[in-house]
Amino acid sequence: MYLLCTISVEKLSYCMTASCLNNRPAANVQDKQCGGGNTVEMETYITIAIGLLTVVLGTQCADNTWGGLYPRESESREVRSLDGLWNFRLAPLEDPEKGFREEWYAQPLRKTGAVISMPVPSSYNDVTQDKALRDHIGWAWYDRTFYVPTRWQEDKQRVVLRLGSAHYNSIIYLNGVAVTSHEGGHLPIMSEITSGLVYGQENLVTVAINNTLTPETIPQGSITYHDDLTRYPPGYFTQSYNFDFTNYAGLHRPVYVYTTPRTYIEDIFVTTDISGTDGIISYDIITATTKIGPKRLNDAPGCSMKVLDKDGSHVTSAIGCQGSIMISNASLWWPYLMSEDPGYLYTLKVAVSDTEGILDVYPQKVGIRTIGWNSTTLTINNKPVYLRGCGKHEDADIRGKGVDYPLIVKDFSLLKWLGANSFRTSHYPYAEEIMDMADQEGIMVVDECPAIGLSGFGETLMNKHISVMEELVHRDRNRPSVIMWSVGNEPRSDQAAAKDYFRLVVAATRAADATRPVTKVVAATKAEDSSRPVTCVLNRPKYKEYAGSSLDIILVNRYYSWYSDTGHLEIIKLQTVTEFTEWHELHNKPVMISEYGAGSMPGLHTDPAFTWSEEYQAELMLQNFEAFDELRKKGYFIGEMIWNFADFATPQEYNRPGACMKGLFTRARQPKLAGHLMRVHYWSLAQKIDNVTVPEGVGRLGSVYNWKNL
Ligand code: GCB
Repeated sequence: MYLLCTISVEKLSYCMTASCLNNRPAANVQDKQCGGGNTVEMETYITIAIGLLTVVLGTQCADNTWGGLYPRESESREVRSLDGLWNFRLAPLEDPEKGFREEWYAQPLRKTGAVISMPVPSSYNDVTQDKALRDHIGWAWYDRTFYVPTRWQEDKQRVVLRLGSAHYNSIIYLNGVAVTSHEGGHLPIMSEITSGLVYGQENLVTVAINNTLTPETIPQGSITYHDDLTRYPPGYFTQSYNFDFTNYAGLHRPVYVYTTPRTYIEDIFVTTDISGTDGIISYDIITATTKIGPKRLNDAPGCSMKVLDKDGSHVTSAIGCQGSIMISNASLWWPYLMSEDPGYLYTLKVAVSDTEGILDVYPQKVGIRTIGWNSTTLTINNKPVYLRGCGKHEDADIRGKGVDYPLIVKDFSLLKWLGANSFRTSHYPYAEEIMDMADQEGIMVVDECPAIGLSGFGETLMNKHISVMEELVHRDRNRPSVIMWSVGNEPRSDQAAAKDYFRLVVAATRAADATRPVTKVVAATKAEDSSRPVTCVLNRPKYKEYAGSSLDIILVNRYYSWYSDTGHLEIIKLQTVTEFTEWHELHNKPVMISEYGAGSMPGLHTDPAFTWSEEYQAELMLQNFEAFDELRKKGYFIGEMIWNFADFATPQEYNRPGACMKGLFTRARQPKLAGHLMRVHYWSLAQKIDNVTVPEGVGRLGSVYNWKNL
């Protein structure tokens, strides 16, 4: 756990981009931590931060690996959105540390130079016509002003600033003072700002954000300095990374200021179990009192809670900060199409009180369900599940990876239209607003961290990887939709160092998902006490692969007849059946295909099917479906996820037209032939496996599939 310490003025020396470009010394990145600093020798090609910067931190020690409970209004809490148009400026490529040297955070950005308006949440890359903004590498600066009422001060409220994410490294300032910093682009950042605010007057929040990826960031990337002055201008550098999606940057998720009382509910951890028709909710509530200002507490706080059903009616109550509640005849959380009422959520209205009465209240959603697994099967509520899903991306035009409510609703609507019951958060944790929808709609999620295409497997990387998994588990552990953790996608796990590396990362993930003092009711017999299976999406040859032995469930990506034997659709069935049979035999664990597919240009038609046509994509799917049907009969093949839900943006390259075209839907979310085909396939599976009635209209658009299945 990294803690930002009580220091008045701390110099963090970061070397990055252009200043390192020109003289390129081996530079140090110093991470000031509570309990000792950590110095990383940087290779010349590495770039992390930029320039020499002075960070003035506040007076408290902030845990910057825990983004706090999602800001929700309650009887005791107020939430204010800081979304909207912020002021924005890029640091110059050739002088990346300029903003720190000139202290752009000390006054409104518009006073230190030109600014443009930048929407939050959104990626900054695609919102203008400016190529420099689209392709920027290094620091970018955001700021805006806001007011908080004097009432908050009079009422002795604790005030918190929370950013859903900031990609990738960020430093956050309030009224010119750095209040926290965060590494990692996909998880929340929070800072208590009670004492740094001016009440009833204008406050300034500034965020410096850096999208540079290095061999020791997660995900990894590298900067290449092009030295040949006959071919490149002086100081020329480019960034590359081991993944195909655009490394969008910016404030991608909502920014909030919210209040809690000075004694407040800091954290809630729930697990659930079922016993006959009863549901059991085990809970652990952590209370805290801010160190700032007078304490109101007379005694140690006590906890109590009410359980409300989906309609808000009172079901039962309980007292105590730890314990279990039994709900007779509970409505269970079921995945979509496995129940008439999928995604059933209770609300736990948690309260913390002292002798004078209730201090703080937080509404925590809870879905009652169990997850089980053995060597062949994954179960929800003791019923085997077959995952019918998609790999996805947070991606859309203009906004890039910015949270967009219409897009969220559209995507869930399309998943349900397909008859899908699951997706993977490929290849990073998705916004909490998306995860809320998954909980509520009953869509199962394989929750993945940003470790894509990892190689190297050194200790520094591993510690960071573990820290990201802990952050992710901490954020999402109460979510019923999360049925599996994925510690990464396609690591270079044929490197021998991967063995210990993944053993330790997986063990840390299991431990993070199990830290609870209450009587364990869930998965008490599972190794290392995890309540969910842990996986990693593999793609190396199975007999020379070192991560699989540490996993609970084997997920494998295979692109037969696309990246191998291109054009030879007829080999898919044989190769796929052989491949997954062998993975199961090797590890004696459930297996599933987590990616397969082909690119198609919408509107390109060929008969017979030819690569890049819509027909080729559809024919490739049909061949895969036949293989999956055969594998399913073997009893250990637990799911299929196509790559990808929708076309998504990629960097400029010669083998892709600006996007990965493997979507069932276009980037604008219109179905390709593949989308219509998948709809028939998934509904047909839902009918066979979950006994659902196929809705009117499925397959209406022609005999793209084997109708006798319906
Ligand atoms: C993969 C990756 C995914 C890519 C996909 C492709 O194996 O996991 O991120 O987009 O291949 O289309 O190449």
